[in-house]
Amino acid sequence: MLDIEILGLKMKNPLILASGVVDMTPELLKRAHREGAGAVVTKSIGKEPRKGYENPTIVELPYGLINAMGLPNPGWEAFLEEFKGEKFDFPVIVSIFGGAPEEFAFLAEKLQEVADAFELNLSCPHAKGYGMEIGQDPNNVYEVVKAVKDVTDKPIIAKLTPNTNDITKLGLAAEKAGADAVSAINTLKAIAIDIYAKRPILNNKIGGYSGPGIKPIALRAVYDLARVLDIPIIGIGGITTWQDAVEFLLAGASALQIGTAVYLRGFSVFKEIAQGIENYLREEGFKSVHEIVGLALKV
Ligand code: RRO
Repeated sequence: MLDIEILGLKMKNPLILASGVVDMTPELLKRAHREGAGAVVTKSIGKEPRKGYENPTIVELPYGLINAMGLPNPGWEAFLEEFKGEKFDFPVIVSIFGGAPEEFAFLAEKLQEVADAFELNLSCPHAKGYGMEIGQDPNNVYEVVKAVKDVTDKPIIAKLTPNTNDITKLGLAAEKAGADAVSAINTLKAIAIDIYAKRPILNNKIGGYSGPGIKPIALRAVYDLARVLDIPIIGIGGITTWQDAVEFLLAGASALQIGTAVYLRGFSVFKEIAQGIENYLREEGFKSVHEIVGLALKV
């Protein structure tokens, strides 16, 4: 009842482990799947190894987290080395980031043997020269997607930033360039201040806000994108309960990513949310997830 096929990939349910959350090793990804995820996204991988920022890199707030991890990753060569001998019986989506279209294309070419699909991180909210700075401009989104499409046949998901006044322009640019799907949203640019130290809490000062506090914003982004795009949308942003998940499906998301809820509550959220969606479908008289995707757009 919950199984779906998206981008030619078969998943036991529509729930995907989001990039950047307990996903640094093949073992953790396998555990996420064993404990309920239908698919997984790796941490964003770049050309060079990066340690990330010094602590503190995460602030916990009542309605979510602000993070500025600083794109910590082992670099493409070490990542490839670690993943190429592994067998996965579920889709592994490899997240990549770069400072220019050629860098994204380079990474896609090098990593395609270990990727069932790529997620292009066009939306890290704070790293200078990467992510959001690129992904806020529809022309850049177009150029990056196009460059990657030119070097690989693997499905491409463009991960969009909410730090823009019109996310549909970014989605349309991605679609025009040949993206197979978009994911929305990455984190929302934010800050927290320590009132006694009288300085920003995060070492990087600015970070990205995730979790329940951004859910209505993410939901609106998905809803807006679904009205203008023909390619599938993967909804992400504060999904914590099965009711949140159903809202995103009704708003037009074909699959969902979960990050902060996993960070805060563990992998068990996957089974909990999957069970809730299944009960809802049954009670409402539906036979598959697919049947409810975008129903809220039809009114
Ligand atoms: O590593 C990070 O600090 C980070 C990334 Br790459 C991203 O895309 N989104 C985010 O909130 N943090």
